[in-house]
Amino acid sequence: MEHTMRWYGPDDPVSLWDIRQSGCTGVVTALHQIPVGEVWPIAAIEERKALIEAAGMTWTVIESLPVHEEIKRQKGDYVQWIEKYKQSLGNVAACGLKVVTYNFMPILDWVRTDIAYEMPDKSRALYFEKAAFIAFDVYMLQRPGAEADYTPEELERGKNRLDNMSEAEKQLLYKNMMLGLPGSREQFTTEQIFAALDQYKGIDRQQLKQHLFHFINEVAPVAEAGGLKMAIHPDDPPYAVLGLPRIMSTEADARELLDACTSPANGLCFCTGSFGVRADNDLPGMVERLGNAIHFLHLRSTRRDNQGNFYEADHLDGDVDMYAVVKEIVAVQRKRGVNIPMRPDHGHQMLDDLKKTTYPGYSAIGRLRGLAELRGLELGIERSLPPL
Ligand code: DNO
Repeated sequence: MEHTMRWYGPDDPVSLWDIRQSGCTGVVTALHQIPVGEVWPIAAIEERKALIEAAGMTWTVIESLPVHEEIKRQKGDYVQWIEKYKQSLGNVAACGLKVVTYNFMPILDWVRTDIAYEMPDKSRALYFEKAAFIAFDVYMLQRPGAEADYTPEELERGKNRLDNMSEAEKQLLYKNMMLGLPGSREQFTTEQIFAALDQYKGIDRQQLKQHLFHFINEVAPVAEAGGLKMAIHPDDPPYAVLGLPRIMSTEADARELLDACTSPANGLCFCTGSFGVRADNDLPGMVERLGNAIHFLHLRSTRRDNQGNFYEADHLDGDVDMYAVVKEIVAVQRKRGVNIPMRPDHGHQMLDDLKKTTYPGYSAIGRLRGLAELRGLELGIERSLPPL
């Protein structure tokens, strides 16, 4: 695997040299300053690329080139947004970039109820607590029709959770839920969320899938011509959230996308943390079967319970059988003759980082620990196989 870390750009408290010292040769970043949908100019791409190269690394993967909401809804100016997306693809290809990550999750990206969940060793993790989520959705946000999405027992647990929350806890939950897109540090207002939810009325899974297939069939030829690989990130968590359809949650979803557009530029960002939240996703099997289309890897593990809660575990702990996953990755790489870029996804806030403010999930030391463990695992697997 090619070892990389995500960098949020010049304002990231984690520096490029921190990333280099972690043992990375590649950087994963995006031009977060450009509003979603607008064209990425060549000069800005070159400037970012030069910063990374000055620290002795390469800009290996773009994460993300975000898809405008109107493309996901096929409303308004979506034709023009797709044209702009193509222009951005042309520009990043002209600058020599190779992999473009995107997602097709409506409105929200990843969702957690707690971004500083204390682990037994006093490090902090990202946590999704179902009862807290229901407390937010049904009783705080009071989304119309929300009750219908939960069982009576779940609703009761959500109500109890709410009743036992202090005012400060309620405020913090609200804030966590309203966090804007990763890298933006902005928050949605309640009005904005309601307005956005309203715009998805009448768009179900099937419809959203058709919009995704249309989008990828439009942009894949441009990506292919420029030598780029598109890598869709799965839904996190991998099921409907706030009544919004999610369409990249299972192996069947991934397969359907690959079948809908057979360009070699159409591929996946395989995120074990996202897919791994569902017990019915067989991760090693998915790597084996989808391997030809995997252009980027996010390695991370979660621990789930039978009430729908999950926290982000240490990279080699949790429900993901990381040994089996990496073994399959090594096999795929050998078969394809490639070195797939990988980043240790998220990490616990620990040691000195407990005193710092960093992007949730993206403090340096927890990711360094994850990367170190994953590299060791990979080396052990490689060395146990006959040399190529
Ligand atoms: C979370 C990330 C996601 C990912 C996007 C890709 O930490 O893995 O936010 O970057 O979904 O478009």
